[in-house]
Amino acid sequence: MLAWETTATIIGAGAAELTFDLHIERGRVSENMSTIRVKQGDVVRLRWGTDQSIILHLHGYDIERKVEPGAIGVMEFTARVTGRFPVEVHGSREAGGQSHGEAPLVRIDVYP
Ligand SMILES: [Cu+2]
Repeated sequence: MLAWETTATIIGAGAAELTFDLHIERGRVSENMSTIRVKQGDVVRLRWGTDQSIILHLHGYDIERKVEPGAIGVMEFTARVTGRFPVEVHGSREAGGQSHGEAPLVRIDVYP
C-alpha cells in the first residue's frame, strides 16, 4: 500500500512538489499511509498531525520535528538521494529517553 499525495505541482524536469497529510493516532499512521513513494528531485512536504506529543525523525535526510496535538508539524526536503528512508518515533519528553520504536512509523521510498 502506498500513500497518495494530497497535492502535486509539476516544477519542471520531471520533478514535482508533493504534499502529504499524515495523521498519527496513538503513535501510528493508518496502514495505507505507511509507505510514501516519490521520485528523485521531488520537493516533498510532509504535514503531520497527532493526537499526542511526539518527536519524529526522518533518517537519511536527518530531519527531526516535534509535533504537538492541535498543530501541524511540517517536514520539507528535496529528495536528492534515492533509497528507503524510515521516519522513526523518538522517545517523547513525557516518556523520557531518545530510543527508537520497534518499526518505523512511515517509510519514504525515493526512486531514481
Ligand atoms: Cu532517529
